[in-house]
Amino acid sequence: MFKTEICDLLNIEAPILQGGMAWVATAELAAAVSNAGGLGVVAAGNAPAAIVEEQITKARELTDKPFGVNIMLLSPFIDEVVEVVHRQKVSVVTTGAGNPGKYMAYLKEYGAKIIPVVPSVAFAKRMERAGSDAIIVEGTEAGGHIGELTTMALVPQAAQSVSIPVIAAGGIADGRGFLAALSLGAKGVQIGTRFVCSTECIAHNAYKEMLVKAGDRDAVVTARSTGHPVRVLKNRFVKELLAMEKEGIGLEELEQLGAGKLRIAVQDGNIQDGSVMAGQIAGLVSDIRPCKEIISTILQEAHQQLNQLNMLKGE
Ligand code: TUI
Repeated sequence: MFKTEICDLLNIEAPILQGGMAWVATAELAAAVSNAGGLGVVAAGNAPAAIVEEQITKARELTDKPFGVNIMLLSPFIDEVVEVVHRQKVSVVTTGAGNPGKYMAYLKEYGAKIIPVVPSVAFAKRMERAGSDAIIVEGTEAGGHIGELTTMALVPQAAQSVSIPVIAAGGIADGRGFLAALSLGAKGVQIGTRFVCSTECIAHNAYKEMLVKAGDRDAVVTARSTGHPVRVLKNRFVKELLAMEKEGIGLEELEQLGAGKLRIAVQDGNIQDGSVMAGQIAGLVSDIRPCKEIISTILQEAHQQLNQLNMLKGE
């Protein structure tokens, strides 16, 4: 059930990809998602190439299944990271926060499947022309660095504008969201926030608990004025930041204030002074469970939901 062309393309059981979340998406999380039948993804984030290589090696120790690496295009180490991914011949590469165009031919040399994350139809088309194997279209519901369109509006427009498979991201955490994404024309989903609250995720327990406690309006957007808006859970740091933004603080100063804040939240559990990136669906996440259970529950719920909808047909 729910086998799609994404399963064949990536050689996976369920068309569920894990988001490439900086600091959070380590080898442990990626391997757990891949072992559960989805596609785990190691996030390069802003890490130096040697760390990324270590994580790839570790993921290979923890799983025999395919996994991917997410390269974050704003990284100061981007060229070296791409070189490592090439040397290690990682089978799937997802990209975020920019245009991967200049790396596509190089990564295709060894047969990488390239799946850029994009925030618009125009970008989706450009990435199709550049030779992408699929695209992840990410709605503004997502956590971290975001675009402007909602998943509901973006997915069907992208799906009818490109012929490569579309994967929906942003605001998906259960079987209803998964099935809705397929209804909108997606052939798979990328899920971030729900996987943060997994037992295998190495994020500090305080980070996970903050997500579990979050309500529907707790994930807010900061740094809009920089042109790089970021969705995070509201805390002391975010309230101060938003107040300063209102007063017209400079871009450089704002970026300085954000530097290192994700790490202290994820690793040290400093959830008041750090940046607790999360999507709007955080309000739906109410427990911390193994990745295997998260994935099997999503598929089961989707199946049930499909039956429910079928029963409505006679009414
Ligand atoms: O990349 C993400 N999410 C991220 S990256 C990240 S690290 C970061 N932290 C602070 C500021 C900036 C980055 C945290 N979360 N998601 C995928 C995604 N990509 N969402 C939106 C985009 C995107 C945006 C603009 C992709 C391409 C793009 O193109 C700009 C251009 O024309 O080059």
